[in-house]
Amino acid sequence: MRIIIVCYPTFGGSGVLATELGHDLAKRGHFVHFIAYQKPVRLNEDNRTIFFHKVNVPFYPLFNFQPYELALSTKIVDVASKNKIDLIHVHYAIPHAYAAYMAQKMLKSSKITLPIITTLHGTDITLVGKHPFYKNAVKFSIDKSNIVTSVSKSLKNDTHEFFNTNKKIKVIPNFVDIKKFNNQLEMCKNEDDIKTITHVSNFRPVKNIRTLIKVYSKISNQFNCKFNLIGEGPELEVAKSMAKDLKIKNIDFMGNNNEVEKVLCHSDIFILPSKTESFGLAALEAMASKNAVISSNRGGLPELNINNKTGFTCDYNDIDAYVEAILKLLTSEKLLERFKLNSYKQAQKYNIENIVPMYEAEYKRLIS
Ligand code: GMT
Repeated sequence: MRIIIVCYPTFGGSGVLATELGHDLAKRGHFVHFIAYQKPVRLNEDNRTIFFHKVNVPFYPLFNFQPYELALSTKIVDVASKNKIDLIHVHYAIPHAYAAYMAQKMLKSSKITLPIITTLHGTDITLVGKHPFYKNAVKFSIDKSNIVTSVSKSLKNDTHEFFNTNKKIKVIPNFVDIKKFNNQLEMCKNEDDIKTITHVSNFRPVKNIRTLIKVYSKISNQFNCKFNLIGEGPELEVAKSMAKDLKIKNIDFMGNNNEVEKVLCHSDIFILPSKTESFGLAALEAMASKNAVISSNRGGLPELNINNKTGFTCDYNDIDAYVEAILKLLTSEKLLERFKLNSYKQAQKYNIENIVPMYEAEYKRLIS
């Protein structure tokens, strides 16, 4: 098949997932055309099976906001008509599903059919999408997509509830390439004995970074361990200054990193105290790296992180509960090892080999 993938190119999970999906589809014999405003961070284009098309948005001083959707739908029309595209798969509804619908209509007038599959990822529904300023347009583009998938049951339910729609939504969870994490684990030399706790995110308020730092502070007063924080975003500077004020020892703000597996393989516990989280791809990557997970119990997190098995789930703002859960693991080598192994087994269920065929099946349905 010839497939267009539209995604965000940044370090966010939806862009990472879309990129890894495209790579795997190409291995399976498909031709994949990525469209984004810059090259996705993990994309390896080869110009044989994987192509990248940049959306250019020219600056015009009259506009306070440059019309990205217009440029995107124009690019979709252009790529679809020149490459005999079979279908378009958009990741993150805003504004991708909307732009795809416009492109579909434009192509129809040239007698080209372009079915749309939209994958809902999280805040496109739970935060931004349901905002009154966007809601009608998001609902419209979900309803008009030919197939809609969501990355968790929780996100599917939220979509039905927030948008009052009975659109059929297929749950296709996120995935990891277990092989990649295994290879890394094999190469990973344990440099020191100190236990390590890791957090990976885009440091947006929804990630509850201030709570995370308070938890680290309490832990660091009671246990000698190391904290790694990967990622960048609006809460990063606040987090750094809190860590300084609270005199937290052994804390490393590592910035963005394209190879998180190289850090995660040294880590024992992953923490994700999000206010809302549709899935938690970062947690899944940590589980594939044999990390126990301490997370909030919001959104799709309990579907992935099984309480008292792969880790613990806590109320998102309950600092004492997080601290207690982490200390339980840090002070019992046996429990920590059991949870780490359970995590790894859980991650295997989300192996790329099991999940990508689910998307392929939807594609076949779409073009049949
Ligand atoms: O909205 C975001 O936080 C960004 C979005 C993204 O583009 O990465 O993250 C969402 O999609 C990921 C991939 O499906 C999920 O793993 C994240 O849980 C989800 N984020 C939230 O729900 C907050």
